[in-house]
Amino acid sequence: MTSLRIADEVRDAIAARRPVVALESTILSHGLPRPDNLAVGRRLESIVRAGGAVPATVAVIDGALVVGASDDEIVRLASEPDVVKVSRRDLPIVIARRALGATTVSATMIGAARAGIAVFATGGIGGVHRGFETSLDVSADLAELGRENVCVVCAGAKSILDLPRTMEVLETLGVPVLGWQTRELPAFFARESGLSLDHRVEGAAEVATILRAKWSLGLAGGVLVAVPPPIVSALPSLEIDALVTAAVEEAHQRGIRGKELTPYLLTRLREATEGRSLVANVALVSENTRIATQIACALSG
Ligand code: PSU
Ligand code: MN
Repeated sequence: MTSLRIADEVRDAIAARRPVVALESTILSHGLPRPDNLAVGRRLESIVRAGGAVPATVAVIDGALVVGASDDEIVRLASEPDVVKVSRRDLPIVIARRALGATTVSATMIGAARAGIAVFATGGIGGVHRGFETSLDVSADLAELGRENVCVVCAGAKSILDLPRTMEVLETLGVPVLGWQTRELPAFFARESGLSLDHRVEGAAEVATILRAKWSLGLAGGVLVAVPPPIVSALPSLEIDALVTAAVEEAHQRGIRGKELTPYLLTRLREATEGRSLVANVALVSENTRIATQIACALSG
């Protein structure tokens, strides 16, 4: 008996060395409001297909870590009430209890790596939270990036985090961070963070060469590709920063912490921007998925 279930289409594509892109499910169940979440989940899958690859949404369903959820399963993830947010530590429990679980970046990387998928698209990774000095809140995503051989395409890390410290931890863990046609780390909703990156890449072929170089040397762990959010919907960093500072303070006052914190902050930002942060979020995750598909194609070619 295995706790890993790979969809036939995904398994066939991997066996034939055709490109596959992993997608996470926490963004569907916990990161985006209903009913937009279902439309986004389907849209990301169709972006991957339009780019010539096979999508593999990862989640915990009926006692297995599923790589390649069906459309029915995506509907469940987007609509059922008590979907559990699953990071590495939660995986065995949610599998054993046969609960429905949405995988974060960390648990999605595990599913992708076990299935043999090298490229994964998401919105933003978790990282070191602001106020880390007192809370010790560091997302399990960072440790996973140091461990699993998966290229994670994201829009940097959300400015709800402490970005300079997040970058320090990534360096310690040996995770390369590649700016996609930029030298500045994007800050998820905002194109600018004020933090410069050491490495800029121009296209998918270049990323594929870097991935091969890393993994052929036996350097285990992920690579982060940081894509600036599309200009049309990106939010000004000054505006976002002020709203984040207020939301973080509010969460602190209300005692919201642990795994509840990220969804709470995202919801508050959505309210404070009257939905503009949601538009930005959908646009950037779509763009990241498009670029991840190009990278998966370059890697398999
Ligand atoms: N980025 C988003 N929306 C999200 C997340 C990231 O735009 O919902 C999720 C991802 O699944 C990420 C998780 O792995 O938040 C990190 O949660 P935490 O900070 O609790 O580790
Ligand atoms: Mn945390």
